[in-house]
Amino acid sequence: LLFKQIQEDSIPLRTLMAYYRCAIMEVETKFRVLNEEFSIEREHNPIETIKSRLKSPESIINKLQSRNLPLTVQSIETNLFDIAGIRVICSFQNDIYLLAEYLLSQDDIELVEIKDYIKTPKENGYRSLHLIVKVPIFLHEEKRSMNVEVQFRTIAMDSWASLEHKIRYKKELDEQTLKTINDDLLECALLSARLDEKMEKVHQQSMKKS
Ligand code: 0O2
Repeated sequence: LLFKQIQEDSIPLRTLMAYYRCAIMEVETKFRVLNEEFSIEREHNPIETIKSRLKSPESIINKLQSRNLPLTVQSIETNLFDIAGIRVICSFQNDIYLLAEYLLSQDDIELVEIKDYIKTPKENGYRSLHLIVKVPIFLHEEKRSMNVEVQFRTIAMDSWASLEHKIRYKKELDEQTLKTINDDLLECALLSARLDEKMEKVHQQSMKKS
């Protein structure tokens, strides 16, 4: 029934989703180009992997409902900024900031929002740099500006986040166990931040010309 409500809108949901897929392609290509250029100039590939995902219709509906927003295609486009998501896993923390700066300096990219959970990690220890950007997609009769969420993480930040995500979904835990797990996860996050710092230093040293 909920899907029906969305599909009866003037623009079909599947068309909007196709536009978001195009936006992902555009931004992914930008990162591949930057990675190539960067590897020539700085003698290393800053990007380890790029993962992309389109938010599922189920989680779109859940998000709209949890915020009491209308279940329409227009509402998705206006209110949700993470339908198209790209995760850029970088080798080193410095690479994250350089890549973000290079992306944002491109004249067809517009910054909508930035959340720096590396400089200010979340209370549970989560670290990542999040950008919401608008990118144009060129269709045969029009140019459309689409929102894309980009999450930049190092390998250490990413592995912590995926393990934390798995552990968080084990809901049948008592309060005390949950507290211990959260404390341990925070400790792991601090260790992973130290690992990134150390790796960055080792990398800087290795780049020094003798
Ligand atoms: P999925 O499937 O990964 O997309 P909003 O996105 O606006 O609803 P918020 O909290 O303002 O909410 O956005 P924020 O802080 O930018 O974080 C959104 C996304 O960041 C999440 O998306 C996760 O991908 C990631 N994230 C944020 N906090 C954590 C965390 O504590 N642990 C982990 N593992 N990931 C986190 P979704 O929608 O949750 O899921």
